Amino acid sequence: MPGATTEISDTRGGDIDALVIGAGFAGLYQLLCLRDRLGLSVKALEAGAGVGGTWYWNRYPGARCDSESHAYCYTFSEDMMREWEWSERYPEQPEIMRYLNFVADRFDLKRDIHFNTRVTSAHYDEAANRWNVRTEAGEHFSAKYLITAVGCLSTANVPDIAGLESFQGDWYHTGQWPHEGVDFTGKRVGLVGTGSTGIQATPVIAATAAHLTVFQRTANYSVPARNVPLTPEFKQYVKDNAAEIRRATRSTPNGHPFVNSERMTFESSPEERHALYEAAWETGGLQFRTTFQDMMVNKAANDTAADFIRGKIRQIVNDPATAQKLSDIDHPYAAKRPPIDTNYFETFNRDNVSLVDVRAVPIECIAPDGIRTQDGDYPLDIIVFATGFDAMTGPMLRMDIRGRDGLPLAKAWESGPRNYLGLQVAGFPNLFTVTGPGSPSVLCNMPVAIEQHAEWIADCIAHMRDNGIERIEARPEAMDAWVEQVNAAADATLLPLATHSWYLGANIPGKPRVFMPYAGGMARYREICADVAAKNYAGFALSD
Ligand code: N01
Repeated sequence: MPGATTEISDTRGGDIDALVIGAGFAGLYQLLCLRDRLGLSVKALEAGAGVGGTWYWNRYPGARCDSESHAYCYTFSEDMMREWEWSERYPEQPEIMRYLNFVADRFDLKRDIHFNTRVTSAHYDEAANRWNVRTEAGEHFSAKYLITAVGCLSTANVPDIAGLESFQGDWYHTGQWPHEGVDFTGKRVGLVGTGSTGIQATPVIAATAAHLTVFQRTANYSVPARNVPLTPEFKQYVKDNAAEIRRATRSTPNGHPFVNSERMTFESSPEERHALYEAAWETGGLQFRTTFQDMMVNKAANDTAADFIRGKIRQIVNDPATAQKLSDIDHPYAAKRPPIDTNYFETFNRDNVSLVDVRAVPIECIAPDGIRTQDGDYPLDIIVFATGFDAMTGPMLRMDIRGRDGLPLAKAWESGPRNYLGLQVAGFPNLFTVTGPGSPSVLCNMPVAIEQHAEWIADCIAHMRDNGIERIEARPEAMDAWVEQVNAAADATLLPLATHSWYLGANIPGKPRVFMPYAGGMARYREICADVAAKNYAGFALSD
């Protein structure tokens, strides 16, 4: 009954110890850690009808992971690493969904997940030391521990463009893609946005649409993914080397199993550099970033990579005016999350594809029959918004989370996210935020960051239980010091130079400009978190 309040108790009759919000990579593993390793009573609440998180929602054409499949998976069970076999170098969205369902079934996780359950509020009751959580359907859950595993990129950003409601065709955001798919055959399609998503979707949409118009606000770098089916030999290598792959992903700054070069850019001659970039371009993928050690900290070094990619764009794209628009990139390479692609730039050589530079000629409005820019109308049947997300803070702030004395998280974060280790916020006892802002999260291969957080949180709760501790909460001074470290880590890199990046919240009008992820590297971050735990959770207040 809409609006009715249902008290949900644990199926085993006791209180729920922990609630996990989300059933993607993070929520599934957090549920497993707390339920099966600690023996707690745990429920996960998931807005979708199935597991998968970001992969449940992002079903747009061409959706594929940019991490390589053998490292885009859980590593907590070597047996499971051997049981599962990926088919391609980069897994496609349906295959990742199959994988996550395989994991959920293998560990019988679904019985403790409430699907179609969107959390609308989570309020801390200090007297009871419990979190009261309410859902859109009016259900009420209560638990001692609340863990958000809501993903960093799960709040779709549909731009506020005048006239959208008047559009007579169909429009979609890539992050809320219809499960039945969209047929572009014979349609005039407009795609807005040239981030990783738009760059993946463009060639696939162009293959069937009558015409595709790409509306580009910021030109972007992209390196070929070079996706291929995995050979039987490579599949065997993965099975035989599960432990080594796990070790490698835990030792690198980005959680990828690539060996980071120790070469400095200007130790090589221009010819040697060019040859190394050529080789990296041929290898393809995110490891282009690792060609030189100083690529992300030295602007002059980065310029050499940026110029190489601009040159490639101009070589690939036949029409000089289009090539100019695509290669006129205003930020250092990889200062925004670097896309990888399959025939993105080549797609602009097709007769049925055109590019509109909406920075030079902004979109004025959406008319009933298409997009109107300052220099003309583009009649369209379908508009695809590949316009990204209210990243990192958006998913948490859209829930009404309130801590001690009713303090709203939105108030605590009104000048930008502040927390300790990306895990806890002062004033919000027993609330843990998996891959929260202030942690490496989106700068890391996500499953690696997720496993580290889920395990740290489970170890922390075990410590509390074993020592009769009822509450854990970040100390304000530890939080202040951590925010400084996060800022210093970002400032030591070129990342803040992409002033319109979603890492800074710049894609959302009115959002505070704060560099959100921790850029000091996953391996370093893991050490910091372990050290804090070893020092009896230094920086946290623990109380009976
Ligand atoms: O979103 P984005 P995304 N008018 O924010 C443009 C991950 N991901 O969905 O740069 C016109 O990067 C905007 O322009 P600008 C990955 O971490 C992972 O592509 O703000 N244009 C930009 O071009 C990635 O970084 C995989 O000027 C507008 C684009 O829309 C993250 O998701 C695959 C506009 C948005 O780019 C987000 O990527 C795909 C407007 N009003 C994505 N508003 C994997 O492989 C926005 N734009 C795991």
